Amino acid sequence: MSPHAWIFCALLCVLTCERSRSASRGPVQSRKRRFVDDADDEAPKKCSYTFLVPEQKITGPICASQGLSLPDKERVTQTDVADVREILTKQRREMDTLRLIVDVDGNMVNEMKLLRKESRNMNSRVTQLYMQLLHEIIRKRDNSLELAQLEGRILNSTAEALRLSGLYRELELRFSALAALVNNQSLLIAALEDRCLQVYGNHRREPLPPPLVQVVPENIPVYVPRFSNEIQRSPGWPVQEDRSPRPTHQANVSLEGPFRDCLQVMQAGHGTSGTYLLKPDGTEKPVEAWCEHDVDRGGWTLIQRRKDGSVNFFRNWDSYKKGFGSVDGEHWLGLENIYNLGKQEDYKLLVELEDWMGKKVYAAYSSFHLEPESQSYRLRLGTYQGNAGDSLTSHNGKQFTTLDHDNDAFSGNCAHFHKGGWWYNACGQTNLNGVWYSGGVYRSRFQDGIFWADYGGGFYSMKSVRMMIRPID
Ligand SMILES: [Ca+2]
Repeated sequence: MSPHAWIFCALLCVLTCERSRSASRGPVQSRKRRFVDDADDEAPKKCSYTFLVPEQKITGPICASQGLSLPDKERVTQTDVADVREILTKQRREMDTLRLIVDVDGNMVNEMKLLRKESRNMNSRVTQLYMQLLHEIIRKRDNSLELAQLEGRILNSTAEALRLSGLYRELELRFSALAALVNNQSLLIAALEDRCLQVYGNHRREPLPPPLVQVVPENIPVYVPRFSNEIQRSPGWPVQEDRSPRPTHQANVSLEGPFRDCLQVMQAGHGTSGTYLLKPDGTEKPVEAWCEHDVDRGGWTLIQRRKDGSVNFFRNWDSYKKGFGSVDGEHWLGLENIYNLGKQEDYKLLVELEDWMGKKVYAAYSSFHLEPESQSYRLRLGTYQGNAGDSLTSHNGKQFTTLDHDNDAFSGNCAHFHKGGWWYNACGQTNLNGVWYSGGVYRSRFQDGIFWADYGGGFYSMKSVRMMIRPID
């Protein structure tokens, strides 16, 4: 036998003996070992092995530990188990950590989903707001364009208004110059006529005309003057017969009354302007009069109206005393009627003038009444207020003059030159009973139009005139 075979046999013997000892220590080992042990208990305690070991020639010294080193390395030791357990524990911890992370990530995913949803909502909302903003911008831009167009129109209109205003002022200046020229020409013509009479006169002394009004008024009616050599008189002048004492009863006269004046008419509930029967205190016969309720709170009694030249005002004393004309047209209420009205209580006077451009101005006097016929119906006026200019105050305290009753301060008869009855001085700044001339500025030898010197001068005849009275408030 080789040395190696001897060594292997020795090791087997050692192992066999070891197994015998461990079997004798009791059933503490594994079940397989017990099963073997049980089998051994039944069999004889002696083990027998037969090994066939190839011969190996030992050439060097024998190392006892050389054959056992490989099985020790492959054996799983407790240290290895502990290491594995430690690794396992570590991996479990990592797994727990990873689970936590996964849970956290899940929450984050949910939050992310919610945030995305909110983001989508916000986006749609922002888009909606953007569209609204765009719409507003477009609308404002359109408005701005319209505003700019309006501003342009306003600017154009303003420029046009300024241009027209300039033209208007220029026309006013031209009219003023022409009115002054007409005045001067009329004066010159009158002087030349007088001179002719003196030089080539036939020794027949003509009555001297009254001095002409030479007022170039501050207030000029807005009208381009129309010159004419024709005196336009009322139809039928001067042969029209008096229609006195009064015109026939009008169809539209109120059947109620009579009233003491038009204020009482209005207070009785008749608020419509028109013809009413009046019977001033102390009089016997009622008289028709026009009640004007559309001016200054109403209750005004018209005493005179001019509007179309349809009535001749060149009349005698009796006619002016009783009144004439149509109550709903041109008329004179009558000096006696005016006197009877005025003595009832305190009245005020309103004179309304309209020029040929339709502009209306007025002159109001704080009190008004006439003295009786024995005083030739002397005029009594209060203080002036208005925008027509005060042309009537110079007639205050003057008696009434007609063609056949000369009560004026002039050497001749003012009614003769001015062609109408009036409270003349010598002769005065106004006569509203003159000739109704069409067109405003007129040319005449005398100032015989319906003139109000402070509004238009002596050679501007008004288009329409109204004189009315009302009790003082
Ligand atoms: Ca006289």
